[in-house]
Amino acid sequence: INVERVPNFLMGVPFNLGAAYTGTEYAVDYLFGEYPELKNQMEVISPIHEEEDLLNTRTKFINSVAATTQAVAERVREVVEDGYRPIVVGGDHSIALGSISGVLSSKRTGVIWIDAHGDMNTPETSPSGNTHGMVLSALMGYGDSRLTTLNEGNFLDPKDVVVFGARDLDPGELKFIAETGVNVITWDEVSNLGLEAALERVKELLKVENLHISFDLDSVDPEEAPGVSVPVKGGFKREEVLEIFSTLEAAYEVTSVDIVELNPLADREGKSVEVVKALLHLLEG
Ligand code: 4U7
Ligand code: MN
Ligand code: MN
Ligand code: MN
Repeated sequence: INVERVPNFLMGVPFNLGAAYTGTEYAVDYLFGEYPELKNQMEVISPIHEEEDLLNTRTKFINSVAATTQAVAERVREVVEDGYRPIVVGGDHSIALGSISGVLSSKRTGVIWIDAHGDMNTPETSPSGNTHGMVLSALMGYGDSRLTTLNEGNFLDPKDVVVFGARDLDPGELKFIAETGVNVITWDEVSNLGLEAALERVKELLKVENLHISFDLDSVDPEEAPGVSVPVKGGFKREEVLEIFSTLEAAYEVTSVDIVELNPLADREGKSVEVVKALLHLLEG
């Protein structure tokens, strides 16, 4: 715990086109409104809007997603090379394609994907055509080439990934999991094992030094954090989320983090933004 860690570098990405729902594009302004001191501490990466084929319902807004995540990847790579730990706050989960690609260009990293969903659809299996549900598969090299070429071949090894807390996996994702062997600990499994034992299991599965935490706020119970675009019944309690983060910080070099899917339009009583604040505070150490 008294080991020196590199300083955090906070980045905000006010993006929503990976989701085709409105709301997450206001996440960064919302955060600044609630916590004005963050304004001087967070760099904002502006989304890039490209021309789109609006009849393409398999991969909605993919040109903008590819361009924006590319910009995120480049900035994250620089930030890592300059000796900082990127903490990327968004914005829909497509931005993780940028953050993780950026990290992978300079080092091997494990990924824990904390999410109600699997985000392992492909354009063929996606029920929605929304690319925020295709990010993790794209990082492993599967899906539309406009997304997979971002990694320049530095694909994530399924063995280096744990999906943690999923409670809404689509049929195509279950098939993908069976075929690739990506590690999944569902929310039901966490509930049965108990959180502590489930986190022990993560440590057994992920034999890596560096860890990227990709945290989707919809992993939290919507009763405790309703401010997300795709809520699913059940999920972690706020205290459990903090326990997950502190356990991971103690067990790994957590060298990069995403905190995504904050949707101000659904955030009744400001509960989700408080979770973000608590996590940023915890990561400050
Ligand atoms: B998120 C979904 F079908 N699986 O692909 C899909 F349920 O980043 C949801 O985890 C994806 O919020 C949610 O559209 C993406 C759907
Ligand atoms: Mn997600
Ligand atoms: Mn999700
Ligand atoms: Mn689903």
